[in-house]
Amino acid sequence: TQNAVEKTPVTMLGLGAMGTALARTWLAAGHRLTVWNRTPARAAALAAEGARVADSAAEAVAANTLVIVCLLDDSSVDEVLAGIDLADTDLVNLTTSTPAQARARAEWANERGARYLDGGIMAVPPMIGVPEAGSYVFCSGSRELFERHQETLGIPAGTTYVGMDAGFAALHDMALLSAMYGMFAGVAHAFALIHKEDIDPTSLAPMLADWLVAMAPAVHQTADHLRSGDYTKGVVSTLAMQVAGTPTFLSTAEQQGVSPELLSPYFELMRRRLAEGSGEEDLTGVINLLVH
Ligand code: FVH
Repeated sequence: TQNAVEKTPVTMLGLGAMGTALARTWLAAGHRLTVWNRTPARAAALAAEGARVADSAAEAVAANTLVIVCLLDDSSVDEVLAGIDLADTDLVNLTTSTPAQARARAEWANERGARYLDGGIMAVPPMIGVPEAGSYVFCSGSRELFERHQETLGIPAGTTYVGMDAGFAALHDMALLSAMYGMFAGVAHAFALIHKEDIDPTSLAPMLADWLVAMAPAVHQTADHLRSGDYTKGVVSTLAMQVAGTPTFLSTAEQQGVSPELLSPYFELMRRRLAEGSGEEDLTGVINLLVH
């Protein structure tokens, strides 16, 4: 209707796979969208869908208060925003960074008169704009900025605010993705064990996926142990028992012609913790060995 309030106009810098997926959801939701990408051809599809394509990053930034950045890495953010007037801009940076880069970027943005929110995207592009996919973006930095734009930021994926420290979104992002790589490492070892056998990997896959899901709640016990400092509470499978089992895993790997290089470092940490006299704990104590 004529009286309808206009939805927050959005500027999007970076139209890679992720930037394009994000941008498309704001267009679809009726937000005016200005886009810029280093390689202009990548903006063509969005232009056909109604986005305005700016000739330069500076022009795109000047077009709207809310500027979302999703570039390859922190140095590309540096390159793109260098010399641009950011005064009074609400800068939301969804580029994957380290916590230190995010904190430095927040300071850098504030010095230039911008408000800053950092984000870590827990999704791959096909999950964007698909609420049932369960994707979300960790946000940290200015709470005021988060609250002001929560509705707009929540269109491509859910949002989870994790604190005023601008580095916390990146830290949460890295924590979850690091756990994911640990899981992928375990999955690689599992498939390697059956690789030369007459076992269809697609028959192992559902059992493997279900097993990982069944084990996932162990995360909560680890967190409880860390919080209480008592690593023995509720332990079912003691460290002593688990270390005793490690030769079986290593022998099986050898018999199957599989390198133990993904498993061995973790087993070594388990043995070190056991040697400290922690046999009645579970695996939480390994964390103490990792932290310097
Ligand atoms: N895609 C994914 O699965 C992951 C999921 C989790 C979050 N990540 C992060 O999102 C950021 C962007 O990722 P992306 O998937 O969009 O990446 P690309 O498709 O490779 O696009 C990269 C864009 O960055 C532009 N770019 C790169 N270097 C520069 C530069 N020096 N100056 C200006 N722009 C630059 C690139 O432009 P062009 O090559 O098209 O000209 C793209 O727009 C990223 O942090 C992921 O870790 C995605």
